[in-house]
Amino acid sequence: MANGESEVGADAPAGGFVQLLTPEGERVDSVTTAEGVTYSVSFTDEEYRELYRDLVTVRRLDAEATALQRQGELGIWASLLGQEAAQVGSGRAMRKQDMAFPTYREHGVLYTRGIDPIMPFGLFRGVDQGGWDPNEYKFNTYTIVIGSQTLHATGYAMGVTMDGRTGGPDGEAVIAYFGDGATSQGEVNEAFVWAGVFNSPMVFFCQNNQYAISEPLERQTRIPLYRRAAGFGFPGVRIDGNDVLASYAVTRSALDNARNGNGPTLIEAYTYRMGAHTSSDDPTRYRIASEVESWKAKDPISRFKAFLTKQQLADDDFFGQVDEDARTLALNLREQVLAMPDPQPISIFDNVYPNGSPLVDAQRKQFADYQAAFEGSAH
Ligand SMILES: Cc1ncc(C[n+]2csc(CCOP(=O)(O)OP(=O)(O)O)c2C)c(N)n1
Ligand SMILES: [Mg+2]
Repeated sequence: MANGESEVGADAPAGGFVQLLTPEGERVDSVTTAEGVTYSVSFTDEEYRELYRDLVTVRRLDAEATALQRQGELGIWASLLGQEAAQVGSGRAMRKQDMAFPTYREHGVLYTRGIDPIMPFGLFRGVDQGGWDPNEYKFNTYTIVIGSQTLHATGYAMGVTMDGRTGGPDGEAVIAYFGDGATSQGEVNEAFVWAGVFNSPMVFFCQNNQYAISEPLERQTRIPLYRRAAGFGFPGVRIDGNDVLASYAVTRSALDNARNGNGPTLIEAYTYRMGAHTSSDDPTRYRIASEVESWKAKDPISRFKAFLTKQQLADDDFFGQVDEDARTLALNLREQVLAMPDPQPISIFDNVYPNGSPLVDAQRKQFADYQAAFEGSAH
């Protein structure tokens, strides 16, 4: 219970969630769950300000990418709008040696790993595979095949144990990101089984943004997603996914448990996808405006700004400077995107197999002939 009161915030779904910062920007000192686990955070003033900077920066990068897609410079974009706190909090909770397995939406986590934020722009333009080295940054490549990365992560985590790289503060833990919709995939349930029975150093971080494209949460599950973990024999915790402090506290605790041999945790970050599923989607066809409006009041950045202001940790000069720095970074990214080459459709046949394949080679030739005929007919 928070400060002797309920862990259930006024805006919490039935069953409650861990919240350390209310939508109004009020700090909750600590939260103790029904299982008796207490969560809290302790940051310096500077660390609080840096978290705010992260949140604003990743939202600004995302807005720039959305604009670039609309202007025909990116083929598609999967926006993180609304999910900044879930991503920045959990990303910053990782220790340097921890390994992450993302989906296609984790631009905020990517940023916290120290990867140049231009990388996903090249991927979504279609000119490369992302470009970062997963081993160097301990952040795997983006994964589009829903849920598959949870098995990759679990296999990797089993390897960490077999190699003896767990235990102590320098031990390694693994975090797999996935969405609410992914919980209906066989792979995710198989990953839960394997990670559970092998007591793997895993954190399953589910961003429940309420939709799998147009499918709402009530078509995904009859019980809250975090409660699924009980059936696999490990703890499940629901957090306010729009609260960067709760995301940090619970993820840090779960990763440390994992690295110390205490097995996996499922974290359900209860949040909302404020934008479209991707730039190819029109959410007005399946959800009503008042729902989106109600989530605006729970915005992860405005609550953090309200907190910093109330606590006199930051002033208007600081907020203005953060906005200006984010804008400069975004404009720099724009210039880099405009300087990128056009995507070459024929390149989709590259990198399918390391040593090629007769079938793919035949398909490449067929496509090249088609392109040549197409280009010929245009003249
Ligand atoms: C195996 C598989 N099936 C279907 C798709 C098509 N698809 C792309 S995103 C998506 C919905 C995913 O929803 P969720 O897991 O909630 O993640 P979100 O996009 O909301 O972050 C689907 C069905 C896919 N990429 N892979
Ligand atoms: Mg979803």
